[in-house]
Amino acid sequence: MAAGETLKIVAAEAIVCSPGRNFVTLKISTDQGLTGIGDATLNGREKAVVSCLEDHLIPCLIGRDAQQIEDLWQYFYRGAYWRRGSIGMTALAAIDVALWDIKAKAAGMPLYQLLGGRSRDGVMVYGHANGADIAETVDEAGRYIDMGYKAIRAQSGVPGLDSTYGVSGDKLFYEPADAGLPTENRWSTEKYLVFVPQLFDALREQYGDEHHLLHDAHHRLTPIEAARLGKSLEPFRLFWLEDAVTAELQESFRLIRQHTVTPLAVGEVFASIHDCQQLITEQLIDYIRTTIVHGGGISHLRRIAHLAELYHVRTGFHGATDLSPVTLGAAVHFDTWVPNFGIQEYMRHTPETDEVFPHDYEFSDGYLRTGDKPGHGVEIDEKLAGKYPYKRAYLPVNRLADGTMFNW
Ligand code: KDG
Ligand code: MG
Repeated sequence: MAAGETLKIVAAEAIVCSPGRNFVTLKISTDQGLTGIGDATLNGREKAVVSCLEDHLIPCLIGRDAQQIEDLWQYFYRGAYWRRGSIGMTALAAIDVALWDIKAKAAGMPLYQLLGGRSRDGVMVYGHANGADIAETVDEAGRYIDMGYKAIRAQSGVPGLDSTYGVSGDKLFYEPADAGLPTENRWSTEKYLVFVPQLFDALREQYGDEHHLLHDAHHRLTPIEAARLGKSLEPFRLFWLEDAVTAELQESFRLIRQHTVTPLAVGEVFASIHDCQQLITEQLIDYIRTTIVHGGGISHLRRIAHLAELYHVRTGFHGATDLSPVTLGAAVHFDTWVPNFGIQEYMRHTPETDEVFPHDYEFSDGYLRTGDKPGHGVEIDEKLAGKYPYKRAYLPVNRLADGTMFNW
């Protein structure tokens, strides 16, 4: 298309499908036949994002110039009045990513080129080893090592607890949204804190120092408990300890930092730069986990990454199965470009999901690599998607032994 020409948005639709789990995908079409897609999946609140898009945002999108990504971002962010919530920021992210997809296709470039070009050959990822006990988790970590992973997150069942976050039946394709109404788990921080160092001791004992090891505490500790865990894990040299504490109170990370040199990662549930501003500028964390789909898209994640770079904080994007291949594809482009890249989570999607979302990123030898197709390289097979209707599904909830409601 000629310079200065407009690229008018003529249609936008939210496509909901469930090839093993629910995904919401926004497709934007333009008058020149170019289309782009963005992920709008928010686990357990999928329909709320669909409504936000269909009832509130899409009507304002029709007729606008798809090339004006920044202005449209500001229009929907500043124009919302009630802004920065997860539902709104996920809907905005879907629009933003679809527009970047269109812009890159119009330019005939893979997205990473449009962002500023390649900063690395491949994107180091971490996989999820988990087991019912230490022996099974150690074996599973071996499986990831055999698949070529350089970095492995390890989660294990805790003796005395019936279920623990991150431990799944199907080891390769973990899905936490496991029921039509929330499953109730029981939790004991005391049991967990005694157990976790034993797990990492066993992993280092078995595999030595060659691989990066990671762990997710999944928001279950107080700052002083997190400090204790970080300290007790120091001999095992973790790449990071994730989500040790719910980060609503950003300054609470000061206390953890005072006590431990275990690197800290946080932010998969954040929706904007304001959720991590203090964590970054006070250097209270080492990795920021907020990713494209839940953090307002590429346009907003670029701001977070640039702020983080100033403070020696690196990216470590969330990449669980409940982020669709569209988010993963866009993330791999972003990771290929962003100067302060740290690591990318890579939880494999099922073959059914991969079939619905054909993509050109590939895993080999511990790295994900983008293809060179124009755009972010992920499509949706709408006909196939139509065969997998939405199924209500929730993440579990968590209670303490005495029944007190707790964080999952
Ligand atoms: O929907 C919740 C999951 O995305 C989350 O539990 C996964 O903590 C997670 C992780 O680190 O992948
Ligand atoms: Mg996590």
